[in-house]
Amino acid sequence: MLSGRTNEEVLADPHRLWRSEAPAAEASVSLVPEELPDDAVDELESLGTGGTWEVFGRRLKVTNLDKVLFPGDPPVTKRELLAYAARVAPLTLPYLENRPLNMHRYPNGVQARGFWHKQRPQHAPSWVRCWENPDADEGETTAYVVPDEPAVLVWAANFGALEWHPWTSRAESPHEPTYALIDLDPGERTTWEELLTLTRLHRTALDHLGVTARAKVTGRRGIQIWVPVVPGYTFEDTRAWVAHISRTVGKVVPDGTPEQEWQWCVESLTEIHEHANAAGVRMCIEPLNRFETHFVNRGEQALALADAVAPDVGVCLDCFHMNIEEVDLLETIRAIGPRLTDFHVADNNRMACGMGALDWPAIVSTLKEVGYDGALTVEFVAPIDRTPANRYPDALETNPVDISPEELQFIIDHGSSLLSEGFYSMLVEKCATTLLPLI
Ligand SMILES: [Mn+2]
Repeated sequence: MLSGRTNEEVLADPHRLWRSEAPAAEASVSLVPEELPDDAVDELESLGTGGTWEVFGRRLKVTNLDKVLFPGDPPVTKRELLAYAARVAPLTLPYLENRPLNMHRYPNGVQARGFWHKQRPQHAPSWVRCWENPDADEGETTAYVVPDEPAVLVWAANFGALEWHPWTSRAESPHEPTYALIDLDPGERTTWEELLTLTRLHRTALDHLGVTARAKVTGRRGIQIWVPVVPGYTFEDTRAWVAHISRTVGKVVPDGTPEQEWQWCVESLTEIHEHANAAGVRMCIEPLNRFETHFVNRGEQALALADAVAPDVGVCLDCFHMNIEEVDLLETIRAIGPRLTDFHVADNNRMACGMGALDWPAIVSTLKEVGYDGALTVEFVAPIDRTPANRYPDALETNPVDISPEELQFIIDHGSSLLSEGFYSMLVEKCATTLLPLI
């Protein structure tokens, strides 16, 4: 027992690995990071306010060693920071190795404002590895520091980089993150307990998916969840995946109590109202059906919210949503009365007006009765039939369409898809022939 440990202990946490494919002299590989020898710290102690420090086999020019970087009792000097950086560098390196490094510098200590520094400085020693970003646009960082030995981190500390932020991708494949990051960044009103609830829900979701994930606290009050990613995914892929997970989790738990939600909404809308008024734009609130929001589903709720913001805020009604949520669509129009600012039309099945069960003559005459003379905004969202019972076999567009992925997702999320020109024109015409004679 050379190490003083039992065979079981060694097996559970080996310090060396035997590589049988390597020649005998090189077969034994250390798995324990190279530690900083104590005499290196003694040497740093013996330097004056600056000098050359030999650390991890490199000769490093160190400066302003007595400068206080962290005020307090006792204060922490740059000399102590460098000793600390050298102690943690071997342990930290595996997480930073081969990754371009964004440095957050505080050369005058943490009491002054820090700033980002990404460009590898010209004066860096030649052994501080440089990676040139082939995709850098004009004005962007062209060359990054890549830490691939412990001395580089000590150099960074001497450069005032108190925070080391490695990229989540490696220099050899900068477009492929090796981690996806779920950033739970609480607003000012979110309590720590609420943030923990949200974090635990993410844990449940990630467990459910069989995905390895680890949480860490961020600098102030946030939590990040890191998920290792196999090669082959882009940042766009991981961002979309993270957004999907977080949206799903967010649906499980309301963001606040009903009273908080109402207060947040009134405050935000009051701010929007000020901007809208300044720009000469009339603001109105549209209730949506329960499958799209849990918050404002009916006309009287929208009116109460509008009243809480300002008397000149209007209400927008939508026949499709009203058909799902209201007791009586015509009574709702009357209840909103002069506050009605916009009116969205589609039939009860969200097809064109006249292709469902709504009573359009009654709707239009009630609008006249309350003195509404604004627009009838056509907002049909044709459902897509994928069964043999499909009545509109030519409904879908088969040619390529110039549309952003976000717009397409919006349409799909609303139960529709890209419609053919012929089908769409038919729907518009149907709305016109149903409504125009009534107006
Ligand atoms: Mn609408």
